[in-house]
Amino acid sequence: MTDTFSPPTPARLTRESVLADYALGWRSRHASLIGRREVLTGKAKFGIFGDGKEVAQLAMARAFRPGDIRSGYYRDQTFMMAVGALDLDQFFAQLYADADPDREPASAGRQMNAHFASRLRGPDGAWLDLTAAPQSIADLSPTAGQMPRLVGLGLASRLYRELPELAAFTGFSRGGDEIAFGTIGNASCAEGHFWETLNAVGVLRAPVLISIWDDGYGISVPSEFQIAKADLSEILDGFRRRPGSDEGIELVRVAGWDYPALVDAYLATAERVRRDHRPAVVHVADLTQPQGHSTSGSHERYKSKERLAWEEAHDGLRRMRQWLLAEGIAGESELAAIEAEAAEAARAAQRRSWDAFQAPILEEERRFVSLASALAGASRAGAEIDAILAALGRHVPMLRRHVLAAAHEVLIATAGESGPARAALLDWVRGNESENRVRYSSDLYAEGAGSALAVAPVAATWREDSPTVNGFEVLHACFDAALARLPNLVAFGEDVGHLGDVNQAFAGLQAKYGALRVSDTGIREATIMGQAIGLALRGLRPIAEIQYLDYVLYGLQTLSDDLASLRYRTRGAQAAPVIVRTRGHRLEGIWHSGSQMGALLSLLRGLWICVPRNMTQAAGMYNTLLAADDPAIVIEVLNGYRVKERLPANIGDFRVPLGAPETLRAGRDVTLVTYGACCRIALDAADLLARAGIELEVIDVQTLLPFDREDSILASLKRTGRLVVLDEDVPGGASAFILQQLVERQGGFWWLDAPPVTLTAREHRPAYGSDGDYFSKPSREDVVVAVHRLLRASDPARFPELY
Ligand SMILES: Cc1ncc(C[n+]2csc(CCOP(=O)(O)OP(=O)(O)O)c2C)c(N)n1
Repeated sequence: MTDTFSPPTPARLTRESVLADYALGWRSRHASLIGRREVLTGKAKFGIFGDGKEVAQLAMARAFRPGDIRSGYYRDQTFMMAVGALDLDQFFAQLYADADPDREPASAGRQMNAHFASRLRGPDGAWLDLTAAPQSIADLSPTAGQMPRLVGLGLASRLYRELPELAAFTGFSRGGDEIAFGTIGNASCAEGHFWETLNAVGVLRAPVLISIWDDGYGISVPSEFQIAKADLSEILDGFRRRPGSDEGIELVRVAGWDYPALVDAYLATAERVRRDHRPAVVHVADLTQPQGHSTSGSHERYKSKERLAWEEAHDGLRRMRQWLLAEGIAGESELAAIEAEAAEAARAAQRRSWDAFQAPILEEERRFVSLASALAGASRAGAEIDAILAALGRHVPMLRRHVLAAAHEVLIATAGESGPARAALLDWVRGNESENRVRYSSDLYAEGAGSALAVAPVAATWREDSPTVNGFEVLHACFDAALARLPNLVAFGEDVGHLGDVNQAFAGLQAKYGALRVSDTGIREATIMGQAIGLALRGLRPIAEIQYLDYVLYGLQTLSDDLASLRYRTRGAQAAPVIVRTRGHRLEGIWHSGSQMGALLSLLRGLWICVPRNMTQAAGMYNTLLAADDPAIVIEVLNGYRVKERLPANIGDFRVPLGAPETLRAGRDVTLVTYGACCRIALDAADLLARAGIELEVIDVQTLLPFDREDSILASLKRTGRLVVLDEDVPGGASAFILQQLVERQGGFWWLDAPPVTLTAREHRPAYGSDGDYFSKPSREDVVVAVHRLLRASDPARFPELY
């Protein structure tokens, strides 16, 4: 820890711009102080602020150019203001959870405060010019969750600089000159995501500049319990790029209160990152957190008096003030005036934002009160309604939920009454609920032109001489055509580049399209997902491979928290059309035959989940997804790559619609619904059942999300009255989801003549070996027994005992 300023004032600093920084720093500080008060007085729910980090962020902002991209966390308000991507009104609007996207453009009230995002898409979902403004990818609360996508955000600059076929993508890059700036707290550097990201950007030589905001704590836990040797710079040293070497990461350490040194460090480091396309880490040490971690606690409980005194003495803004005076840049009275103006600007913004937040809700309340008062006059529950309205009026802040809850109370109080006043209130409630469905539930998937559901299906065609090939060759032809068709398509994963993936669907395509478009990655599933997300956020179309479905778990946090929620949590301002390619269901053993579809169904709403039964269907789904703007995961059948299929003549053009089940075999007795590798088992069972005179209808859902968009399976249930769901997930996994869709959502319940049956794998992971598989997963014989038992229960005469 040093205690003196680095003396030189960078030549690039003008007096005017330094004082503007100082003013902005204090505006931001006052926003934090007022923000905390707003939470503690109950006007906002939770607050987390960037106080103590102002000076470092003012310096970082000086190095940030339009088109650069930030992937950071909740401490960065000063930076966001300094690059012009956030104003004080928006800061408070988000604190209040204002759901108006004009006032709170980052998330329209969906994210807690200090979770920043710029708008990458227009209202119609079309890309804006990303090079024209500073960009910020939507923040996440999970610590270090912002790291994996940095890999792709940075790598994109390399692709734009080095791939001539991308020269026309001028709305995304100016010759690959953009830097991806990451920010992370010191304690979050204990997460694996941080180290995996550093390693990946080191290997990939991605122009990424990561700042570590080091205040010595993670909430209450000091560095000694977070980081080996309690010193990030020291343990990062192995990554350091050595003099004369081209490898590794540039490391810079600078004190967080030393404004001129910070400006120097950022300007010089960023220049090298931008020019040379090499990553760097700026470890900003000795930072403070004047108000403690968040509004949920107080730091006096865990920081010593000495530490608190040290923080007071090393507050960045106060130290900047001393520097301004010592250097003669400004005098006492000028600085005092700047500070007073900053406080007033923050106060005024807070008042404006509060009024703007409350105005439309108070208007809704007024409308409701007038409808309810009219009803009170005509109702025998008049006194009760008056009491409900009086209670409603006492809420501060007034929230939509208070108004709607009161409306429901009034409707309950007047149950059984009729008349125009009640009808008007009911109408208002319905309208209000549908507005709030848009306000709080829109934009999980692309809506409109970019939706994968809007892609028109194109049937596969075969010529007489279409060859019969191995399944992987169908995929190979599909990917070859796609790489030729789409210059921004890139594919990567473990063994995808040189080898062409472990099942050869990319064999030879690296040689054909180059090592930047078809590439190998390290064994790092979380950052393979992040690589894909970052690339897709910068206009590329990634197909990112996870070698086996079982290993999606390593990348699942990133897929679920970041990718799946991205469009939703920005209300459509950001989206990343990533295609995750993997293979699963059926092969061998505990970690190569998983089918944890229930988990994926729960965690990946926001992605489409495609489960093709063969490689032709898979190819058609890839073609559909590549024509759309939605993220998706495609799970190929692991043991299907050498099964023979006929190669469609229009391999690059046919498109399998999502959410459209296919009947693989018609039958009048029982409807069996399944997907993926279980289709083969169901068809084999149907053959065997036919020998006993039983007709099984076999339906392949093809995609689990979306699920049977036109309720076509219901038509089958209406005919058979009996349902078996066949699934190789555990009991209560994907089969429970399918039942919910069929029995509840589609109303299949009303057409069933017998209880529905689910046939699943056992609760344990599948044992190794073919016998292990047979006794762990549902088999042909299991299907036969279950279907027969189902029929015999209702008609023992027609279905004699089999066993
Ligand atoms: C994965 C995860 N674990 C725990 C938390 C709860 N949490 C929020 S912030 C935080 C401390 C982060 O400390 P640091 O990285 O130093 O950043 P700072 O808040 O100090 O700037 C913790 C434990 C979380 N948000 N995400």
